[in-house]
Amino acid sequence: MTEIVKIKEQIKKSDKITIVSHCHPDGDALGSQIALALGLEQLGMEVTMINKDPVPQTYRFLKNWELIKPHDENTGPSALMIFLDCATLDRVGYPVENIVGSNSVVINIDHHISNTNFGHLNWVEPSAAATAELIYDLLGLLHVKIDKDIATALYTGISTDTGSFLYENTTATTHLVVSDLINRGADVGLVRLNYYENINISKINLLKYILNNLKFCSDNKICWAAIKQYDFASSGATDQDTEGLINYLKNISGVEVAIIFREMAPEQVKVSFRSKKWADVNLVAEKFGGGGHPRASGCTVNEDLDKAISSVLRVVMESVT
Ligand SMILES: [Mn+2]
Repeated sequence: MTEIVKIKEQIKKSDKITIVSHCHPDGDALGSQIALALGLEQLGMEVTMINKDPVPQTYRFLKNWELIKPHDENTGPSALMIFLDCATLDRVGYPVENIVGSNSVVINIDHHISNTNFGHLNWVEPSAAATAELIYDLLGLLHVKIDKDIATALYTGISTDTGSFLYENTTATTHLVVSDLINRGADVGLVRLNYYENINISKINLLKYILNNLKFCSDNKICWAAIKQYDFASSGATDQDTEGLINYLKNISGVEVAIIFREMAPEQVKVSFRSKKWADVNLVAEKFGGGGHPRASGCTVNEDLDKAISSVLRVVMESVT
């Protein structure tokens, strides 16, 4: 039996299921979670959706977004826990023992190449553009009717994880899946108006700061910017607002690797990486305990900002020579 069939069998045996997505959720985490929950509810199952962080404003058009809640200490773990779009169990942001019971069966569905196969059942498909692409297959296998709300949620996941069908992870399969989703009523306009054409002013202020403070090295093959705590405060932006800004750096001609450093606390620096054609930024992030995909990855460095910048740049510079 293939892993997806085992997962289907396990789901069909269950009546209470908890679905967890990664903290600071993006469109793929939320779209996959909501689509799977709607599908399982259609099959008569009782579903709980957990996320440590609030659903960002730009995703609050998704059906049932308000049912995604932080873990409730008073609710025991479900017998079946499904983790979506999480490369590691840590990505949920909770200590594992707080949310997973000792008897819980853990299903791990993801598309990050760095996935640690932490589940009892692991369906990890790095060639998939988004976890939402995998959920589309799973719902098909479960004979769930993909209605307008499910289609919109899956479309959101795929559209946002592919940079609107531009990134290298976009395949013919991606377009076939999305074609089917649109046929089933996915509301493309709703996604466009709420996500792409709904950027708040503080994010634009942060973008202005970043563009004014770009740094280049390695013959301009590397472009980077650092956001200090002070810059967050003065722009009024939050860490959520950094989502997507790195693409402005990557899109510059001649740049192969783009990096954004975010100072979250005095000795805690989050680093995001993107590469354009050939540099493997998953390998770079892994050197600092992070990971992701060859063209998009991230890590956290527990050093002060200047030190973090120099240790990361040293590794990236090696990777582009
Ligand atoms: Mn994803």
